[in-house]
Amino acid sequence: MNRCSQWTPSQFIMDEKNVPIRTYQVCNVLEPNQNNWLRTDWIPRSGAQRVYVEVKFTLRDCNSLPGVTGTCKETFNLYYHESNEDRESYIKESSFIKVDTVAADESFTQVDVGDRIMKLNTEVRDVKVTTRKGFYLAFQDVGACIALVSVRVFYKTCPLTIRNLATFPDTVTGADTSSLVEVRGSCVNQSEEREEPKMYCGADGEWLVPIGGCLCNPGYQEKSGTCKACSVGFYKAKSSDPGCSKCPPHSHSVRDGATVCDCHSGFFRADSDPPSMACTQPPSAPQQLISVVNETSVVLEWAPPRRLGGRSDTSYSLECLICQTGSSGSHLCLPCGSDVLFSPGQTGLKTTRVVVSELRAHTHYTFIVHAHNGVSQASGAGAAQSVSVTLTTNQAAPSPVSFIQATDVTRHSLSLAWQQPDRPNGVILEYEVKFYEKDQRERSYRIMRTFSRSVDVTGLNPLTVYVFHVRARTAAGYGEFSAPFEFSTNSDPFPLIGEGVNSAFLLLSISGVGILLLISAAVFIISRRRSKYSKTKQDSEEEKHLNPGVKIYVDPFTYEDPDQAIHEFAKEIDVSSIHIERVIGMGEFGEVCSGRLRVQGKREIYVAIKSLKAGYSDKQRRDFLSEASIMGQFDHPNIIRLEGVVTRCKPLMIITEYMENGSLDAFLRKHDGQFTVIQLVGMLRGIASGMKYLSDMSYVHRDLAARNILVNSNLVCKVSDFGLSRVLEDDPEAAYTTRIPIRWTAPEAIAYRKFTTASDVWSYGIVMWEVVSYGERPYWDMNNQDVIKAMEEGYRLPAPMDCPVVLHQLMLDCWERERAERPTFSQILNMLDKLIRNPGTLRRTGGDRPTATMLESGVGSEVCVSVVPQVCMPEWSMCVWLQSIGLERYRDTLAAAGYTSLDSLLALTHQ
Ligand code: ACK
Repeated sequence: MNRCSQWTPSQFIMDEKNVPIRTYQVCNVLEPNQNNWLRTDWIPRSGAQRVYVEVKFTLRDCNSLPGVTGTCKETFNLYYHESNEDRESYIKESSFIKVDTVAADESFTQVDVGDRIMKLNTEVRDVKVTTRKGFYLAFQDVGACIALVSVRVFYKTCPLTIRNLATFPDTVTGADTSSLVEVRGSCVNQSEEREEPKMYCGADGEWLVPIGGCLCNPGYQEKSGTCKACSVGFYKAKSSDPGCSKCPPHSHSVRDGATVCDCHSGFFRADSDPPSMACTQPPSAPQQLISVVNETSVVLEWAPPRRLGGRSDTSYSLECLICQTGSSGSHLCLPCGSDVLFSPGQTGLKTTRVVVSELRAHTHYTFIVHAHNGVSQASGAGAAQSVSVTLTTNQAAPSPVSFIQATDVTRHSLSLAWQQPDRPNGVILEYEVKFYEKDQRERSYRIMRTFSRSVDVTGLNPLTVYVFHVRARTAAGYGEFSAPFEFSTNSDPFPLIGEGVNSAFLLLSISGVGILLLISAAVFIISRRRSKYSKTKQDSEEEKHLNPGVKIYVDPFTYEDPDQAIHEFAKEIDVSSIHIERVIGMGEFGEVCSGRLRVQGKREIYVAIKSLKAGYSDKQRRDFLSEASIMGQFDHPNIIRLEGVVTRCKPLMIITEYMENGSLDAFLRKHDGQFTVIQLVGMLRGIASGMKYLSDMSYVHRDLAARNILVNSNLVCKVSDFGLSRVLEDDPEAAYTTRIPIRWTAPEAIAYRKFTTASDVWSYGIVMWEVVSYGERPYWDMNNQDVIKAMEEGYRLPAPMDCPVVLHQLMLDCWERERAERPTFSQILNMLDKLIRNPGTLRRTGGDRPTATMLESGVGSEVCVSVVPQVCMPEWSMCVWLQSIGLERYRDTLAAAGYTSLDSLLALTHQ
């Protein structure tokens, strides 16, 4: 240190532990107007943006100094000066900026320096240093008796760490106490990004809000923050798999880091088999194939293979061969034609029974049944997995003629022609034609026989519709008649050119399409009715089962006329009884003023007056007044009270009770660190009590946040802001999606507008955090997208500084992902009451201290900064409690009414 003016280096003296130390001292307490400066050497900043200065010193109590007048001081001043110059010999006093005036916690009175054991004071101050390469510190004495024992200067970093398999480097904290430094992590070796890894370095050297992360590559698994190769006999196929797995049966891996295990010889894996599946084999042959011939059909049946190869995807296919014995006795087999029918199919069969029909009569066939599974192809398996049968079909009559054509139609005749049946099943010996007048049905018909595939039909009546059927005969007998074909004779003696039309078929087709359309329309209408019905049912099922004894909030928008709602729930106030005094802020619809209200027969009270600015639309008027219609339904000490409304003259006004301390967030920021924990819990209790009342009335607030809580002069907190505009955003298509207060809102309400009392409980947890951190912004300066992502990944706000563990646990309970798991407001209220009754439970705080990096040390040894708990409640009495919430003036009144203990006070009702 540089020595200036009256500061002198001392001889060795003893510290608390009796260790000899040297100090810089000054003690000009008898002379007035002291101004003694002691300056450090230049201290390099080394990238730090905020440095901490820990000063250890002793200070002499002025009263203990004999003969000292008013000149003696008990403080000194700490200054800094930023500079790029590491050897400034002279710096003007005015170049230094004051950090703080430092006072001692303990001063000493003893005079006997010889044996004295000093009591050291340790004070820490932090300074933002961002403009130069380094800085100087200076200590200004203004007339105290001080010995500076050590000065330690350090800055904080978030230490190198690995989170979610991403490495985050040692990071210097930001310049401001609330700034977060966003750091991108890099994936550790043998890992890949799952989602961009990110974390924030907080001002106190702690990492916050890990988002995203990496996954070990295939063949590697996580072990203590690194990716290690799977060992022999193990594998990992996908990076998203949780870890290495043992090779499945009949497979092995011979090297570290396998992504898949190879099959043992004779075992196979199908392309679609997952790597986790055992290697398998093709099936053995089907068993016990039997055939039953019925004329030109065959039923084939078999039993499944003896060995399925470890799989369950056995299927069968059929091969059909027509076999002929040549003149030389040789056997020639050819594939059956495509006209053979297989039911249910020829390939990909899952059943063990097939009916083969449309075979040729009296023909030799060979059927081969193959068994397959997923690895048949990979294994190259062939005939080994099949079984065959050879058979001969029976004699069979020909199949029906499928098409008849009429030509040369005259008044009395026509010519018919047809095709040979698809399956003649032998040599056709003859065709038989049967026909009759359509009107006669089959009561009388005529038969004609022919060897050819045509016939001239004569002797018909003119302009008459005839029905014709044709059938064929072989040695096995007649086949079935064809379907009916209708043709009409005409009025002309000469044939008309044209083909016959199966008119019945046409008629059926047209009417069929019509009927189909009718049916579809009916089905559509019925299904619409059904879905509407089920929706109504669902709606009614979702309706609350309301308890008849409990007062329920009425949505003012259920009134057709909004003025009816407002006059049902709010009192009209004569504008002449309102005296506006000053503007206190801006609301959503216009100015908010404070003033006085004098209603006849009542004493004058302070009120807040919200007014609706001129030029409003109908909708704005309705939304503005809806808040009063809602507020007017409530009557609770922790809900802002509506005094009345002015609707009969302009501007429209809403008059509420006046809350002297304004909104809670601003109030807490203004009084940072000034309340005891019990006072904070008292505020939270009030809010919980108001919210319990609202939830009992089935009212969901949707925007519970410290900014919407008002505080009066007695520190009583009241829930406010019942604006309806946000409630109208239920429609997921609404344009207002951006108006959801993301940081305060439960995930299900953000994702799909599920606003319930449970989502209000989530917001209450955030309010708890705001209160305990004295109005800090939840999730600091993170953006909304990151907040949503972090929530999804399970991140929750950490405990604020000095937050009792029980309170943080209660916050975490409010932030349960499953809304059914969150506590109710009634449970929260009980919990807070218990804490207030047993303040000892509030003493335990998280207490992890941040890491500190030394920059340059002065003299003496290092001492860690200790944090003194804000409340120490050795005893808990009614008197202490009233004192802590600033209501001690009511002590006597309460005592006179018989309320002498906290328990009796807790039993006190609103009435
Ligand atoms: O934080 P504040 O002072 O508290 O600023 C806002 C402003 O009006 C706009 O809402 C204040 N305010 C609203 N209602 C009341 C009230 N009943 N009593 C006192 N201040 C109020 C609020």
